Amino acid sequence: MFSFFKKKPPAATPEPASTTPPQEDAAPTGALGWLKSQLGLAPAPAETPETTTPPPAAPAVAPTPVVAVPVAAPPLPPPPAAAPLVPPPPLAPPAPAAAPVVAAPAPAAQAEEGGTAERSGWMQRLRGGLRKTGGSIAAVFSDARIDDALYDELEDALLMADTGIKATQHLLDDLRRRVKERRSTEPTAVKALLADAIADLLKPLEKPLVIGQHTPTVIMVAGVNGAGKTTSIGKLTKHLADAKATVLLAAADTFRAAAREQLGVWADRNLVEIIGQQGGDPAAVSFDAVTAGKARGKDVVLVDTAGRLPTQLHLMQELQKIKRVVQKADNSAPHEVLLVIDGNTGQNALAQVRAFDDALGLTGLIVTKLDGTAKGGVLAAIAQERPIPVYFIGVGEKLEDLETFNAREFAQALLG
Ligand SMILES: Nc1nc2c(ncn2[C@@H]2O[C@H](COP(=O)(O)OP(=O)(O)OP(=O)(O)O)[C@@H](O)[C@H]2O)c(=O)[nH]1
Ligand SMILES: [Mg+2]
Repeated sequence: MFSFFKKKPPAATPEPASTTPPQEDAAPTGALGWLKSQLGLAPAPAETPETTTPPPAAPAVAPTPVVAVPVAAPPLPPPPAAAPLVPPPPLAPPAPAAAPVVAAPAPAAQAEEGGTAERSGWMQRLRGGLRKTGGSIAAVFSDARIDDALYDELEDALLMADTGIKATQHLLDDLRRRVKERRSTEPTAVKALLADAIADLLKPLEKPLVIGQHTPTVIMVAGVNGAGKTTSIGKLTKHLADAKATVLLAAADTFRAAAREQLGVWADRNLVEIIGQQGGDPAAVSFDAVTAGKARGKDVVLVDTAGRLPTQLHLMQELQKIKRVVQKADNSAPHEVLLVIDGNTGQNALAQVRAFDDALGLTGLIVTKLDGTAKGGVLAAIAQERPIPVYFIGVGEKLEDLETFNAREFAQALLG
């Protein structure tokens, strides 16, 4: 279901790069020096941050209808085995250039039946990552009787899987209702009903990332240290570039040289441009990237930010500043604010979602490292308490290990 809707804007001349980053009034000291000095120099051109490649010629501006551009294998229908990135037929009929882009829901997953080799391989890794949870839930259904003891055991297993009290209670109530309705008595049938209940709970999280409604689509990526932000951006860049979307990377993690280099490796690998400024102000770098993205007609600008804990208030304020300054470069941006969460974080992931959402207004999540020792239930807790779409899940460090989230598949993987 990995669908992007990509739409070029109607014939419009890209705006030239702004030469003067805006005044940022919220934090007028220290790291803001770059912005302030540029204001002082106006109308002289702003200092150009380093880029790895020169700006290309002006982009084509012919209006193009909405086109679905998948960047990974959709669960149904099975994609060609060797070409997971080949666009399937558009999910929506071509729309007039001015029509709003609407994201269609993903098709129902039936990964178990007739999936491609890649898809089932990917499911295996997800299932392998969640095997502890799968094992303990499967053990509950090894009993022949459906009684209160089974529900008690199931409650324990769900809580152990990081599902949280509210989501666990919801699932148990929902399961009891389904069992009653169907008059199920077989443990396997009840387990299947639990899969249905989990899939229904997770369904609101299943939403494709949409690009093409804005040029560029500006995607800001945040999260705690080491969650997998840069790696996920790298994988996503590759997918986008393969799908012929033009991408510009913003190395807004300016504290560590290694962070800029790490993103630079992905930029080189994918032959995309990167804007960075060692030791510079992350908001200024982001501003420059969005301005350059507009001037160069890029489809997507991905802003990589430094890791931070939600308790580090000054660093959370810095993120808010990046968001505000990006908005000054393009008043409709950022179009997406993504939080990357490490799937092994357990219930703390929910706390991170709440804190980053309160600070930034999240539009989507990427859940990484579901190939390790993750329990996975936290997605149910997120769905119950802060249902923010999960655009992608990561099940490894390799390129192909980033996939779209599918509620049904995830529910099946969770139950082993
Ligand atoms: N197993 C596994 N490892 C992952 C996954 N995603 C990222 N990693 C690894 O996690 C580590 C941290 O990833 P980064 O992308 O550098 O994380 P980050 O959030 O950018 O880190 P900071 O910028 O330092 O905050 C790296 O070793 C990645 O290879 C995943 O889905 N599975
Ligand atoms: Mg990083």
